[in-house]
Amino acid sequence: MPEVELRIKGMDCPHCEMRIRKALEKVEGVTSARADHKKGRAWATLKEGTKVDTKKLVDAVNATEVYTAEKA
Ligand SMILES: [Cu+2]
Repeated sequence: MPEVELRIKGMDCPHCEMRIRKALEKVEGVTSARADHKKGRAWATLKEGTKVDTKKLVDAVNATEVYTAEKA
């Protein structure tokens, strides 16, 4: 399944990873997400055949107002 990688700023523990994961999983077309605070990265797995604008993923993370994201 297609996966989008994001660079995330502001994560410092597993709790942050969970918040990023939840934010990404709310975006339509995302089936699951994971994050790694040590790497400062997150990955969103997309539903097969679905196009998800990376900007929507970035916006979902930025909407937390705690973390910021950019395309990796
Ligand atoms: Cu944290």
